[in-house]
Parts: sequence; C-alpha cells; structure tokens
Amino acid sequence: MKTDVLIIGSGPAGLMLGHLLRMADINAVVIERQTREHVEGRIRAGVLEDTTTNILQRLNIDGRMRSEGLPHSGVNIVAGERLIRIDIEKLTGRRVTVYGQTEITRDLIGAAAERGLEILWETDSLELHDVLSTAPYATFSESGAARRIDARFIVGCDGFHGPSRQCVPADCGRSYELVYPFGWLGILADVPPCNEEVIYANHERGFALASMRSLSRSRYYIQVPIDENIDNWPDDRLWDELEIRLGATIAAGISRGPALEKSIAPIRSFVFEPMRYGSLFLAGDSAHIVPPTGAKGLNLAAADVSYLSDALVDWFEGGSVVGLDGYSDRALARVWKSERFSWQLTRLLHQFPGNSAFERRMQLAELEYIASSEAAQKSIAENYVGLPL
Ligand code: RFL
Ligand code: PHB
Repeated sequence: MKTDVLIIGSGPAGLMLGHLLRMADINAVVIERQTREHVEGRIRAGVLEDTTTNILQRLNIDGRMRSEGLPHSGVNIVAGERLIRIDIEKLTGRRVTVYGQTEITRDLIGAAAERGLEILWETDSLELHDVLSTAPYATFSESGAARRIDARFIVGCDGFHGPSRQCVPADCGRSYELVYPFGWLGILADVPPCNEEVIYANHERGFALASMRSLSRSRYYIQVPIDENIDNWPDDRLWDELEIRLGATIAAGISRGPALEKSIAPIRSFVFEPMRYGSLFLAGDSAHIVPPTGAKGLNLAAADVSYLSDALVDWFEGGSVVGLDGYSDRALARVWKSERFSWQLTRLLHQFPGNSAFERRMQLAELEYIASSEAAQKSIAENYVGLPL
C-alpha cells in the first residue's frame, strides 16, 4: 500500500494532522497500536486553548464541541482559604474551552471514514525503514498478517513511549528531561463540579486540582508520591483529601460520587530536539511532555500539527521546502515556552520532598505577589490561554 503521509498513532496529534491533510486532498493513513475502544475511552486532557478549538473549527468537526464545550473566562488558584481568581478574558480578551480529549478523539475518529482518512487499528511490531531517504516505509502486522506501507513522509504522533523517536540515532538528537518525584492521582465522577471554573490548589499536604468535563461530570486530581499504590486510595479517602487541600469554602461545594475512573499519572518535563530526521517528523507527546499543571500537552500537540500540516501542504502543492525545513525550530520555540510555563506552575503549586522552609516561603511569597499584581496575573493568563501560533 502507498500513501502520501503515513501517521503513526491516533491520539489527538495524529488524528488532527490526518484530517488537516485530507482537507487539502493529501492522502494520509493512520496506524494505531490499540483498539478503537481503548483510544476512545482514554481520560486525559480537559482544557483547550483557542488555537486548538480553531483547528477543530477549520476542520468543521466542532459541532459537538460548540454545543457541549464550556467556555471559561477565568481560572483560580487557592492557597489555604485565599482564592485568587485570574480573569483570563479581561486580561487577554480570550477564553479557554473545557471539552475532554476523549470527546475530541471521538469526534475526529467519527469523521475519519467520510473524509477518506483511513485508520488501521491494533497494528503490531511496527518498524520504520529508510527514513533518511525520500521513500520511507513502515512494516507492521495487522490481524497477524505482515503489512507494508510506503509513503513520502512519515509523522511520528505515537506519544512519549512510541517507537518513532527511537529511529533518530543518538548523535543526531538530544533529549532534555526532568522527572518529578510525584504523580497525579485523578478521579472522574458523575457529580456536578464544585466550582464554575478550574481551581488549582497549593496546600502544605500537596497540590490539588478541581476540574470538570461537563456540568454533571467532575475531574479532580491530587499530588501523590511517585511510587504510591492506588489501592491505598479508596474513593472516600480521596474525597476527604480533596476537601482538605481545596479548603473549607470550596469543600462545601464538593459533591461526592463513585469513581468512574481513577489512575495515577507520572509527571515529567521532556523535550527531544530536533523534531525532524530526514523524511520523519515528530509531533505532540512523541517529541515533548509537559507536566499537566499548565494544561498544555494537547494544545502543544495541536500547535505542532498546525505548523506541520501547513508545511506539508506547501510541499505537496508547490514543492516548497521552506515550511518543512523550518518546522522543528518553529515548533520548538513554542514548546520551550510551554515547558517553562508548565514547569513554573508545577514548582509554584506542588510540595517537593526535601524542600526547605525557605523554599516553602518563596512559594507563599509568589502566591502573595500574584494575588496583588495585575502584571503577574496577566503573565499567567496569556500563557494559560495560549501564546499566539
Ligand atoms: P497520545 O495521545 O499519547 O497518542 C499517541 C498514540 O500513539 C499510539 N502508539 C502507537 N501506534 C502505533 N504503533 C505504535 N508502536 C505506537 N505506540 C504508540 C498510542 O496508542 C496513542 O494512541 O499523544 P498525542 O497525540 O501527541 O497527544 C498528546 C496528549 O494526549 C497529551 O499531551 C495530553 O493528554 C496531556 N494532558 C493535557 N493536555 C492539555 O492540553 N490540557 C490538559 O488539561 C491536559 N491534562 C494531560 C492532562 C495528560 C495527563 N496524563 C494522563 C499524563 C491530564 C493528565 C492526567
Ligand atoms: C483536566 O480537566 O483533566 C485538567 C485540567 C487542567 C489541567 C490538567 C488537567 O491543568
């Protein structure tokens, strides 16, 4: 089988890229290791920048997002009983949208067949070949049968653990990594959210986050040690801890319910440079990871594929290599700014084992500064809502 662009991975990066290419009449095939049910059931991101919602709008796959997504004009930080509301809309003129990654994925997969975007599910034993040439190809198995797809370009949208990045020899790329000594224990429950907007909490027992998927479905997280066993967290203990960390005023609005999903995610910062090796391009989590504190991961993936699809369209339509040659630098410039923001918010809001009393007072002093300074709030707001593409 032959295609123009072979995309590895059907996460948001791969699916958005596939649709953007199909919109320009470029042939694309997506190959995915997991089942469709698994991919559609994954609970992940929740907060979208308008750079991301604009892509779905351009694709005309935004109907459900427009009717079910929740526009938020502010975000909150709570420390003890003090709530700092950052009025994103007043400070930037823009808003974010709360609409689950799960829903975006379903919308993109649902529209694939009618747009001529083929997705091969449950593929295995993937290997990429000749990626430095102009005729790269992939071999893999599908339902036990050996398969080969030839393409002009291959794009690795296969997440942090995917194989694409491994194709780049050690002396042709460089990784930067920071692994944090904690994870996020998340719970999803069919109960109304405790607040109209997202709340990030700095508490001496550890970070907490109150978010949502809809007006009847809540998503909460707490910071836990990296090696924590989830069995130690029956639902009631988790709700008790959330109430402590979010403070009495917020706690009064919390409705408890059984966990629909509960899991611990490790937290890391990671960047791989460059995001291109010959005819292989990397996009999304395959090239970079941010701690979820800034809600940037999915939005960065969307920005990558926006740049890359423009560059690929220029190449296929007019033979221009300018966009492709500039892709990695252009994407990385945005990636590093998001890394900085996510790292800074993570440091501000979490308790780090071994931190001194001085470092704790620095966190409190920074929170005090944010509470009293419009300039500090504007800086958070412009990053949270998304830097310009
Ligand atoms: P994905 O979503 O990981 O998709 C990669 C896909 O590649 C497949 N794959 C393979 N396919 C074929 N062959 C192979 N050998 C393969 N190996 C892997 C995988 O099965 C998968 O389907 O990467 P992508 O598309 O780059 O998307 C990135 C986002 O998923 C990620 O950045 C966000 O979820 C991060 N994130 C958040 N981002 C936000 O923008 N806002 C948020 O509010 C937000 N909250 C979060 C988050 C991530 C979290 N976790 C679980 C780390 C909250 C959490 C808790
Ligand atoms: C979520 O709703 O899952 C969520 C919200 C904000 C974040 C991370 C995750 O920063």
